[in-house]
Amino acid sequence: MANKKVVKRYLFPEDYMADPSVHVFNGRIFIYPSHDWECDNVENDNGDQYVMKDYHVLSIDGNPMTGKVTDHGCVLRQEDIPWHGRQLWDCDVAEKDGKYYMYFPMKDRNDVFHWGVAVSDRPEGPFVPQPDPVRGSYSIDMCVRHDENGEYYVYFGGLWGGQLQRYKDNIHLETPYLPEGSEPSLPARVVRLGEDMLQYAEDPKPVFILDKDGQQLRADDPHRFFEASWVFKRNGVYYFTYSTGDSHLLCYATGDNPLGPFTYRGVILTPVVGWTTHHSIIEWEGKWYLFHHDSVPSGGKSWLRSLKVCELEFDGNGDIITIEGTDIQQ
Ligand code: FUB
Repeated sequence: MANKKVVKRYLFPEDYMADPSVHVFNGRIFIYPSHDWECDNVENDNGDQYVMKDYHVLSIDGNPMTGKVTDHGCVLRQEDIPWHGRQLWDCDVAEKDGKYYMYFPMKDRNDVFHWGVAVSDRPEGPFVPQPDPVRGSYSIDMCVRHDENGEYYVYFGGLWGGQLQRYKDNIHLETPYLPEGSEPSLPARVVRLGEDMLQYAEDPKPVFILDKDGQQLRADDPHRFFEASWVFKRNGVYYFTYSTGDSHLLCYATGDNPLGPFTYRGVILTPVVGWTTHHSIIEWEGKWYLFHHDSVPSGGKSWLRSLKVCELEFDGNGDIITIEGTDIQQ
């Protein structure tokens, strides 16, 4: 089937933002993006060009394709986080008992990524950071899911600049190891949060993506996991969605358990303009929406990205209809 060409809306032309994590809180859509900054750093595989220094929160009045977008301003700054080094990358937010918990990755002063948690009484912030990083935390790109079973799970991990190859069984390796060729690809990780939402309840576990024969996707498979986990549930099925990084796709795999394993199912979005592709998916008034970014407005600068949204459709089997990454803008 040909990829679907759909109308896409640039959500916030006023500024460069990326990596949208989107949730409906109190009946309103809130967007938690990364805030891209111009930089002089050389573009490299370590991601040194992504020099974000703060977070803003956006929200939408009603329909994602037409509603007015409000910028709630700067809600957390790097210099207010006691352990800060650099690079505030993709964050996510969860609500529990009327408090909002923002999980964000940042490098410490030794250039090692950990996660911080910042807390607010309101979904639009501002968020107050905890003094220390989450104990044992590593890598990037957190997605928090409040499951029907009452638990909160954080999916995370990213290769290359995201440092996932520096860890095995949650232990920091002396020598990073990135599988190649027919070796099993590196899995994302998932961890259950403790009651206080500020620490792990147990050790993180791998999120396995299997092919139709039940084998882990290979390291040389262009559909293997790279970064940008996002999980949602539809008609009783868990969809684990993610970016493939250097093959520039958004893909998905499905399963019947929030911890996986998941079976590879297909491509959500073909490559956009810009190196990274990163997203979230929500249901709003009976329709599904894909929030993502591209680098068209910055003329292709991969570190200056712009937020977009479009409708996402499923066929009768629950397969996602693949969307063309570059086409009509609204
Ligand atoms: O925005 C910085 C990094 O680029 C994110 O953490 C990755 O997912 C990629 O979008």
